[in-house]
This record gives sequence, C-alpha cells and structure tokens, in this order.
Amino acid sequence: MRIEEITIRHLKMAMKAPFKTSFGTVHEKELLLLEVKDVTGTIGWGEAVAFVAPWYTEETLKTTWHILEDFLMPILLHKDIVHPDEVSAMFTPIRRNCMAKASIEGAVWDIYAQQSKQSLAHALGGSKEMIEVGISVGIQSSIQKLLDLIKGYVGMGYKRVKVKIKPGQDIEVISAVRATFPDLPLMVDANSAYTLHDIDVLQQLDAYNLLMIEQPLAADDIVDHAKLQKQLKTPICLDESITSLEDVRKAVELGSCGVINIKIGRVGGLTEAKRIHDFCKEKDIPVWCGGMLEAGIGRAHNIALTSLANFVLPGDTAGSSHYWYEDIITPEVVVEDGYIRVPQSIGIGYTPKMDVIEKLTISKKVYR
Ligand code: OSB
Ligand code: MG
Repeated sequence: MRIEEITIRHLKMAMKAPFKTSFGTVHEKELLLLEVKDVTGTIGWGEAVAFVAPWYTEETLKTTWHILEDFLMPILLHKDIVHPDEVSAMFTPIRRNCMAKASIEGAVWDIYAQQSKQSLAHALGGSKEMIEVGISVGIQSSIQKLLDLIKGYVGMGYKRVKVKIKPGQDIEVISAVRATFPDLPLMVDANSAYTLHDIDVLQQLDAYNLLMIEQPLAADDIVDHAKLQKQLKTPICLDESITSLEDVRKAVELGSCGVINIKIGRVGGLTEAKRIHDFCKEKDIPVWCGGMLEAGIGRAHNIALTSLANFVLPGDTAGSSHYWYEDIITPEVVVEDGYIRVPQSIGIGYTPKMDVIEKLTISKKVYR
C-alpha cells in the first residue's frame, strides 16, 4: 500500500450529558477524523482522541493536527508499506505525541484489513466474537443522582461500573454505591487526583470489594504507585502512566499495578496496543480497553482490539447512543446485555455516514 491523500476533518459533537472527571468536564466532544486514501483508492479511517485542553495527557486537538501535518504525514505519504506494523517504526524519530500517531496508524490498519480481505479484529489477531463492556460514570452533583444512573446501567446489562472519584468525593460516594449494589462489579477511577499523602483514604477503599483502583496517583509516576500497591489489597490499574510497552514493562517490574488499561491513542496505535496485550498475557496481567469518549471510528477500533484474548475485563466502550444523539457510523455500536458483537465483515465493519460527518465538520484540509 502507498498512502497518497489524507483528509483531516475537525468535528464538534454535542454530548447528551457533560462528562466530569477529577481533571475537568467535557461538555461537547471535539475530535479530528482522518480519511486516508491509498494509491488504489482504498480508504481507511482514523480518529484522533485528544481533547481540546491538555488535562488528561499533554496532547490537544491542535497539537495532534500540528504533529500530523508537519511531521507524521511527511513521513508516511507516498511511501510503500507492506504491513501496518511498519508505521510505528517509521514514526520512532518523533517523540511521544501518541494520539497523533495512533490516529493515522489506525487508518493504515483499516486499509490493510480491507486489502487483505479480513476484519480489523482478525487482522489484529482477535478471535472473540462478543466482547464484554462496562460503563464509566462521571462525577455527579449528588449521590442520589449517581445511584439512579447506576441503576439504569445495571438494568441495561453493563458488565461493570466504573465511578469517577476525587478527593472529597470518594469514600462516602463509594460506600453508598456498595450499600445499594452489594454484588455489582465495581471500580473507581481517580485520574491522578491523589498523592501518597492520601494513603489513608485510598486504604479505606479496600473495604468495598473493588475490582481495581484506576490511576490514583500522578500520570508521570510508577514509583509511588509501587509503594501504594504494597499497602493496598485492591489492585491498581494504570491508565495515564502507560504510554508504551516499555512503560508497562517497568511498571510490572516495579509492582506498580495489577491491571493495565490499554487505550490505543495513549500508547501510539494498534501495533503498540497489541504488543502490550501480548506482554501482559505472558505475564498474567489482565488488560481491558479504555475509552476517550470516542465517536464511531474510535469505537470501532476499540472493539476490534478488545477481541484479542487477554482483554479479559470489561472495557469502557459503551454503545454509540450512550454519548451521542447520532453517531458517525452505520450501523451504530449496540450493547446488548453488556455485550457488543465484533463485526466479522471486511475492515472496521462499520460505514462512516458522510452526511453526518459533513454536518459536524467545522474545518477540513486535504493533504497530498
Ligand atoms: O480516565 O478513562 C479515563 C473519559 C475521558 C478521559 C479519561 C477517561 C474517560 C473515561 C470514559 O473514563 C471512557 C469512555 O466512556 O469513553
Ligand atoms: Mg482512566
């Protein structure tokens, strides 16, 4: 394959409800959509998941566009590629900027799957036909509101519930959730809101039979997480701290976590995500697929990745209708009884809805 043309579209999508974490609130999602065309006319799609502000990691929508335009596209355009694994190798001279890299690499994987006449899931080595999904619930204005929401998600069949916490909105919240739902597979996500000074609070969480505590400490830390893990019964799951297989290797070696959240954007693409999956499988570390409030293209990539065998814990890939009034793909992603069926057709298995995409596009540029 040889990439000859790339169209970047900046989309703005209204969310059904704002999503609040310890680092901030997303009211409407803005994202970059990449339409990548190879010399034979095959089109692959990628989604850049960075937010407008650098709260979650340092990347933003604008930095991804800049890195794509000025560095990644000049490396990729008009070069012969045999396999998508080559793309991350081509990008190694560019440090980090993982979400920018992942957006274009995902589109190359899509083209590769289509041209080798297989589903993206199959191309990645995935074999599951159904994947289990959970739901991530943002910080709410009251505990009652949270309990009502969770009741609804449990009724919809979601396989586990993740509750966002932050200092001051943690023990009281989780104790109410646990009292109301004694058997619910439950976890919390702090998005780096705590330090080792908060060890008392974090140890109190051990009392609530949580599946894991996601990213309690700083994004750039694995040393304090190792100290914390030694003093907790509940496994720590790393999210923000993991940007590569090397990060995972070091975290596992130090004992910083018992679970890894893999996000394609955060680790620089599907090839690196697959490598992390394979390493964790060998080390007996369970993994699951995290989410970035993706629109349909990102969701499709998450589903394909989650079909790999060691994604043994439910992921955060909710159905399209959870966040969106209308998603940008057809059919939309449907969750039934907590499962998503992995598409078996060629490519990502969903078709971009061009009319909806055009309607949501606020700017666009074509590169050749
Ligand atoms: O930490 O996993 C996170 C959303 C935005 C930024 C970071 C995170 C999240 C979520 C929601 O938890 C995941 C999703 O439903 O897409
Ligand atoms: Mg997280």
